[in-house]
Amino acid sequence: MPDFSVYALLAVPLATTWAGRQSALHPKADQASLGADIGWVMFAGGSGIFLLVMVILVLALVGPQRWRRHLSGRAWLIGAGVAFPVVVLSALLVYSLGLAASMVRTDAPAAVRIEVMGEMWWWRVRYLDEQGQVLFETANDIRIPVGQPVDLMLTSRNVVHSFWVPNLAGKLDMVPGHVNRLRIQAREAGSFRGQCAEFCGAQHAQMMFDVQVLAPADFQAWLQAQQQPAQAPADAQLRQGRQLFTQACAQCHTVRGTQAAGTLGPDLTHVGSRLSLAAGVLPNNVGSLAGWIAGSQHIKPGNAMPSFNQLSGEQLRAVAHYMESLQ
Ligand code: HEC
Ligand SMILES: [Cu+2]
Repeated sequence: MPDFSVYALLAVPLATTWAGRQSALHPKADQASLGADIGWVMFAGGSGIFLLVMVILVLALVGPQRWRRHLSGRAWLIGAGVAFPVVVLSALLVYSLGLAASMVRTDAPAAVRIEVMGEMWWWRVRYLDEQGQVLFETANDIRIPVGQPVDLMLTSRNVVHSFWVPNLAGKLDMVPGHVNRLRIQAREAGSFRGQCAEFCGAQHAQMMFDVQVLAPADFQAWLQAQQQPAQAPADAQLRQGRQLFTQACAQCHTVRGTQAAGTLGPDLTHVGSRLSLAAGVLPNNVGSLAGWIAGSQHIKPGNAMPSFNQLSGEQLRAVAHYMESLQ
């Protein structure tokens, strides 16, 4: 029986491209449209020239005697072999450099400023106020208002990562000790997926994130909600969950409004409101929360969170439900 699983694997990137949630061919912001335009012009130009060369090749190999003699002349050699590529490649270079320069040109000040820090292997996200002070911290979950200029201040504290949301902008490196600014102005609301685009270690391929482009009113509501401290536990199970969390998890995780103030891992104050878990690896629900807590090293080997496989079923349920309740 032949193994077809490799075809299934190949279908995954194709399917996600068709879905358009992570695709440079479906630009949803001006910055991404510039990149797509460059891509299409290069593709059309390259295809045209390829066809032309093939026609000339066929003529030179099996064409009429008259053509073959003609093509071996000096004029073709210099004209098509030297002058043509120099002119065409120079024109494409000037065109693409010009467009690339207009990507970083920013006339209007940003309406929203977000600091994104590449971690191994997740994204630390901090929303800033006008003075550059941190309003709140979250992880792997970026939300921006539609139609407004947003600045992403990209950096890293460990290795080089690369921030890439194909629908919204080109790639930009995240370099330790340096801040790269990426301007995005989304044209329509929607939910998109980003991916680390620079090899950064074992779980590089498991370093995704979600970007949701919201109507301005929805964005403001989300911004307000994220600044609130965590919800207090409403029943005995959630109280047990919070207590376990304070004992076992607080040295790495912050939950604002509780004693948990660790900074090694993601801020979990509103973890229940995120689309996905562990940098886009799992959908966010109580089952995958429990799975992650008990088996994080199985799901993402080598990441900085140990598997908590010694918890009893009851304890695991309590802490997973507590996480889910942090909306
Ligand atoms: C030694 C530090 C450490 C401890 C202890 C720890 N975590 Fe984590 N946790 C992390 C790191 C680092 C990540 C990010 C992993 C990744 O995606 O690469 C993480 C991720 C998570 C996530 C996913 C967050 C998101 O935004 O996707 C949850 C939920 C979580 N931890 C819950 C817990 C719970 C519950 C406990 C205690 C039972 C715990 N953690 C203990 C370091 C820790
Ligand atoms: Cu990375």
